[in-house]
Amino acid sequence: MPEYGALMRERMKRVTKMRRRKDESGYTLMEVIVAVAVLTFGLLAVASMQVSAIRGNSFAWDKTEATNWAGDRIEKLMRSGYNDLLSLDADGDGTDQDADGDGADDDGGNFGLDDDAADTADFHEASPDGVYDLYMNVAVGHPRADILSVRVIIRWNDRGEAKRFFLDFIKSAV
Ligand SMILES: [Ca+2]
Ligand SMILES: [Ca+2]
Ligand SMILES: [Ca+2]
Repeated sequence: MPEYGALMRERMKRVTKMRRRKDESGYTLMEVIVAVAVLTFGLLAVASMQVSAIRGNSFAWDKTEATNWAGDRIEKLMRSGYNDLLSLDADGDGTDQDADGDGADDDGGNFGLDDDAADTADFHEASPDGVYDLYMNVAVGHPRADILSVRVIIRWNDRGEAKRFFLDFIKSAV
């Protein structure tokens, strides 16, 4: 029996030794470095994903705002009657510009439809938040007599980049 007791003691000693060795080893420095690196890369990836998501959202928001505001204005203009629009070619560069009747502006100015500055466009309005500029030009008798063309141009700045889009519609006298 004493032999058995000694055997048990020896066994317990060995188990304790093994446990201690396991505790001591824990994580190696290399394992910690790799874990930190993986975590860092993971966090960086998530952060960059969030930044691009925020950027995407801000661009989408800009576009939606511009479209809503411009759509509202364009709708209003399209509801205007032929005679109301007729008088809007204030600077006259959209009226009687095609004496030879070939459908093209005789002096190459495209009936003033492309004018997108406050001093050259027939009409200019800034959005209430000052972010968007709307310009409108009217070409009378274009593309045909008794029909007028309207071009609405929206301009805005998207993080320093100039953006522009335009929409054309025609209005018939009858
Ligand atoms: Ca004009
Ligand atoms: Ca012409
Ligand atoms: Ca003009």
